[in-house]
Amino acid sequence: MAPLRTDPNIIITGTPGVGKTTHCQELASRTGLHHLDINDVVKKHNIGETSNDPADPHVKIVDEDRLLDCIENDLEEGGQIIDWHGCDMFPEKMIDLVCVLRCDNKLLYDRLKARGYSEEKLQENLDVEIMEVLVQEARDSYKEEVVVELRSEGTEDIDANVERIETWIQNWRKDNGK
Ligand code: DAT
Repeated sequence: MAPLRTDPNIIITGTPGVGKTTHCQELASRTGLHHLDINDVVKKHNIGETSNDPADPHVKIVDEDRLLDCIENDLEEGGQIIDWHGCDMFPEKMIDLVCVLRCDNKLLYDRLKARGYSEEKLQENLDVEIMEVLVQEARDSYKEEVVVELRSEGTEDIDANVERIETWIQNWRKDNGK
């Protein structure tokens, strides 16, 4: 049965620094869909813990039940571009596409270094990318045809990815009679 939502919900996930926020902002401005930054939701509703490291203000631990309560209406409405370094907490039936951004480790190192990450934190995140933790999480949580891996190394990749996702959104609308 086709979902009631008039626009799809899309997760943009991947290791920190891989380009999630950059992609989400560009996609939101091009499609009019909503950039749902989970870091912002967690901070706004005070439902998680942020690290003490000023170079890494990202949320570390989230109360997932409360988070889902906070975004349930948004997901039901549809048209959400979810920006989060994980994907397994979102209900499968609410998600139409999962994009896992990938990046060469040397580039990722430079991006995280520029953010001021400590060597330890850098290594932690590079390990996550090398071991394909987020790709595996996506594959374990969603049907094969819902998950796509996209390279995010240069600005030309952002343009190509955004264009591809935009086309996918148009097709989703047609297929779902919107
Ligand atoms: P994330 O939200 O995954 O942590 P981001 O969007 O904040 O990542 O990007 C981190 C930095 O890297 C930021 O300065 C933009 C840059 N960047 C990301 N993806 C890129 C790409 N494909 N080409 C060039 N720069 C990119």
